[in-house]
Amino acid sequence: MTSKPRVVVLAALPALGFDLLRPRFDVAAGGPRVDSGWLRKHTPGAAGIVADPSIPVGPELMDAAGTSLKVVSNFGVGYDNIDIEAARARGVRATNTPGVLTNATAELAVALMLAAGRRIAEADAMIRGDSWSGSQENILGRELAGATVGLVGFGRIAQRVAALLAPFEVRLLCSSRSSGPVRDAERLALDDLLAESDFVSLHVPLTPETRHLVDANAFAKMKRGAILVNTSRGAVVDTQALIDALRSGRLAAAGLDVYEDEPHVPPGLCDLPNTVLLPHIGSATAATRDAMARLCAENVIAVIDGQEPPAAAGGRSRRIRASTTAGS
Ligand code: 8YV
Repeated sequence: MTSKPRVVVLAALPALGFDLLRPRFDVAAGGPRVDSGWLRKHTPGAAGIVADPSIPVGPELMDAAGTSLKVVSNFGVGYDNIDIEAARARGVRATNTPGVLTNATAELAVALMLAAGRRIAEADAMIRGDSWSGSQENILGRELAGATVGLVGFGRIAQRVAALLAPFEVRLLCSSRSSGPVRDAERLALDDLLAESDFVSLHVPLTPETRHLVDANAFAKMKRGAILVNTSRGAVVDTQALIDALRSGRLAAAGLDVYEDEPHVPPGLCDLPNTVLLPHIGSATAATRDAMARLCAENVIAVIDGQEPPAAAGGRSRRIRASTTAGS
């Protein structure tokens, strides 16, 4: 009797993902916070690893699985947690879940623009803390209408943000590495975008080039009183420089869904009233998480079956359509 290939799940994979994996594989469900003892027990001999983007997948973990390892399937978009060179050297495919979370993340970016601009968290805390005097003078915010919004990066999620912002009557700027034509936004060099934007929203993947892209120098170029929104990766921003910019008034507010060292959020950010802080919920809608689970499992199944996966690093996969409706 041949035993089923083992798949180790290091992510909060929804039930739909397990339903697709379990009939074919021996699934070890550890979740994103397993300890080294659990990994030592379950990883050797695995054919697949399903990883949360917060889990670093380097040579050590791949070698712990051994030569049976065929696929590392990220439950999320991008590969900043995976050592792609190490995977390539070992003949391991790296896959991810683009497209299906575009709308959910874009909606959250717009929600953070509105929440930071209108000081929603502060206003809510005022009511809960029983400190509303009856006036609104100390909680005046700013509207999106008439504002200049700069999107840093102009991939799927930023383009969806641009579409969602159309009725808000903003002036839309973008900066993008690719030289192709952009629709719905005016393309500027990053420094000019920072200098002109009232709201700056980050939509770049985390790479060595984008780590701390927004640092003290970048904040110095921004308009006094601008608002920063980050739904991409925490390390795109230098956190200490952000705290300094918020304290000095260089920035009026920040809306953040991602942090440099998740799940740790520095007290310096929590202590500031002008931050809206979310626990990395960009893709966290039931429909989107199910769509991610399906794509993540399909990637594993395809690679272990010797087929081309729907969404792999290296550009050989079929293109994933960016959905405008979660799960579609
Ligand atoms: C995580 C994300 O996948 O998709 C991404 O890139 O950052 C998130 O959607 C999700 O939080 C699971 O941990």
